[in-house]
Amino acid sequence: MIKPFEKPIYVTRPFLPPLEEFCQGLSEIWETRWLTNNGPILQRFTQELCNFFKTDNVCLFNNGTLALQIALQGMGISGEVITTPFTFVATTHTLFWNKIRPVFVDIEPDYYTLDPEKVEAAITPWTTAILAVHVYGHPCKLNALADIARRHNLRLIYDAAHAFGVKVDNTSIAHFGDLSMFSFHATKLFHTLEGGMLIFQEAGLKGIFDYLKNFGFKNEVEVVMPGTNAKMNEMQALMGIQVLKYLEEIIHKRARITDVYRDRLKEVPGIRLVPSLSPDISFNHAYMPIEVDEQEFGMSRDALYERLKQWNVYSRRYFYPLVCDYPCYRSISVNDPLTVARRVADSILTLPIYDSLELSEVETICEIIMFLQKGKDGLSRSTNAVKKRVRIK
Ligand code: T4K
Repeated sequence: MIKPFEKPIYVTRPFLPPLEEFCQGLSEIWETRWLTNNGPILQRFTQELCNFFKTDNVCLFNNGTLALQIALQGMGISGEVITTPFTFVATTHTLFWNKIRPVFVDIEPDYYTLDPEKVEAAITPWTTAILAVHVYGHPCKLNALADIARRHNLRLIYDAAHAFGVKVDNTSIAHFGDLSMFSFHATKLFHTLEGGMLIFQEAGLKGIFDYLKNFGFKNEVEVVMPGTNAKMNEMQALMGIQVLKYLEEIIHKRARITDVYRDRLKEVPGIRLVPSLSPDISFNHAYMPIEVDEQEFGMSRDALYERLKQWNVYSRRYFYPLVCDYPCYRSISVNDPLTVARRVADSILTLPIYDSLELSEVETICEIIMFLQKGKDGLSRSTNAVKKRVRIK
């Protein structure tokens, strides 16, 4: 008999270093009383990341959204940018804040990243860049996008918010394209409470990004551009230094969780798993997406999402609805029918995955899904019936 979890199982939980380690680090902050504005811990963290990524072109921010917004501004991106609607809404917001028109095109069906053919078809004289997302940490079609960008003289920018720790052919994903943005939000496998990072090819951009994140100050009396405030503070940097030490362990634990999910769910009718990634990709297991086929599974994605809550399992529908369907973007005309993106957004469910999730808990989540698939709970499987039931509770 499977029992509901006693405590809620969320889609993710942040990794936290041992409290004593963090407190030790805090004592340095207490001693120096340096809290923000390019403090010593931030400088140390930046250097560690430069070593980690083997580049000096690293710039840290207080979150990923502002990092990307500043990247677009600093690179002078304007006009139209071709992008994906299957992402967290922040990707598109960064275009909006730069007065850039997003041109949404479809994704490919295996890993849900931008479909290069659709990108090429959407290029107009106003296109200046491609903003692609390594969604769930899955690398985009790197060669195809680089080829299109080169032939059409476009900047290639990656929203790599989910992709910290991913490597392709032993090269960090950060080194593809002109620039990559990583989010260090608490919900990410590597985090700094909140935070973000840019890694870029052109060394000259560093100075511009540094100005833009610090009000445009060159020195006490000179402001060289109208910057904003997007600096990472010392507490964030401290968390980053401490979490970085555990990165391998975190990814290893997530890999084992993925294995259990894949093994248990692979033959469940109506559940589609992402195909195995090519062996040259070293993955970070950032998310655990499944697609739910309503006919075959016997229950819609939304019904499963609601039903899981009754077992205290809080999966998420990342990324539903599509960004272009949010009221603030509905007025933008979309020429691509977005056939794949629409199907995926309506069937995707991301299951709990985080380093402290026990393998036995993963087994139980899978058992619950199988139990629901077989209709053994004896409840109606229609979404409306489930919604009604949840409301009554
Ligand atoms: N581009 C992409 C592709 C992104 O996915 C994101 C962010 C960005 C850009 C922007 O980067 P940032 O500016 O955020 O650095 C979350 C995150 O807030 C967001 O960072 C993330 N993507 C997005 C995919 O997910 P929510 O609204 O779903 O998070 P929330 O608060 O519902 O948290 C999910 C679960 O995590 C909770 O149910 C419990 C757990 N949780 C959460 C927090 C914040 C904890 O256990 N502890 C916590 O402190 O957006």
